[in-house]
Amino acid sequence: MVVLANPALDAIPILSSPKPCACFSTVPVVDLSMPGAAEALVRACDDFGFFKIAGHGIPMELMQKLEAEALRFFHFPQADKEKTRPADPFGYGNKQIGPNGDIGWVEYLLFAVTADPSAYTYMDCSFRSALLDFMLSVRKLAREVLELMAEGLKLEKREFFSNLVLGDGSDGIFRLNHYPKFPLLEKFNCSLTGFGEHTDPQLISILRSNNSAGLQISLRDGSWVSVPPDSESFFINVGDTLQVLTNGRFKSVRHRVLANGSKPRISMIYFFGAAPTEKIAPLEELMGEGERSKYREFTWSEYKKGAYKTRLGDYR
Ligand code: GA4
Repeated sequence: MVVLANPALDAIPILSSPKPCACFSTVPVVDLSMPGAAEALVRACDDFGFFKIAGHGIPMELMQKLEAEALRFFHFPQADKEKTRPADPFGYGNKQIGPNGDIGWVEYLLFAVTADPSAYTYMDCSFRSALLDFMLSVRKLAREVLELMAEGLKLEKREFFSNLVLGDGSDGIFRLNHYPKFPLLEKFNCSLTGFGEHTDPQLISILRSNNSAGLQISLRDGSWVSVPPDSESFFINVGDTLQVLTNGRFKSVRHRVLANGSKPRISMIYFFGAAPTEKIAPLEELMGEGERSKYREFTWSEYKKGAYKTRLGDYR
């Protein structure tokens, strides 16, 4: 069993298990290989800020390879994991999330996405190769999704979103989360907070997990629903940046992870952020006649700096 290091376990909030009826069995599924994908994608962003991608063409072996490498790393003795670069913010972290006192039943690796060949050299060769292959495929997927989204929104420039977060100097972050097994929890029919509720500051996030439950999203009425895991698909979250660009039409989805301890959960998430100097403001093309901007303009660097000063669950 993996044992996570300090701070004390009793500081992690315990949540009661969600009722069985609170399962989000109707997660919108967008099949990229089907006609009408652009419209389906926009509808899902309007309704939930969240959807699942099927027909993405990314081979399962690629996902399984990174999952196996991640598990291999997370099963190293705690002292060895601690020797990896500490998460400030990039590197190995456990229980502590971000710099402002948030904690959860999770350990993770955070990477800044970079083209620098000497990056990630603190991880071994097979880990690095699995990581780079996976990230490359997810970037291609992001391009496809973002161009379909622009098409569905009838933006003049189909590449607007993809250029924003896939261009030179864009600020991508990649995260591997491990929610370890905790057999005792099951007996008490309760869950620990794995990753507390929050929204992602970036444009979109693309997530893949193993077949272990835990992810929940908040619906427009504020209720929480559990997302059935699906290791073959990718899940997409609308982030704060996309909420601003659409002047609040798409809502950045609040989500969290509950750890019920029955089975380890591994998730891999790519966060797509703009280049630091990029200006973020509602797109005029998307505003109706007489519609006023709900947000003042800021650069991605200003927003990110502000977001990183907040607690996880704060409204930003
Ligand atoms: C949420 C999305 C990404 O996981 C992340 C997180 C970051 C962190 O873990 O350091 C933050 C969180 C995230 C938003 C508010 C701040 C910063 C923890 C936190 C309390 C890597 C990101 O970019 O923002």
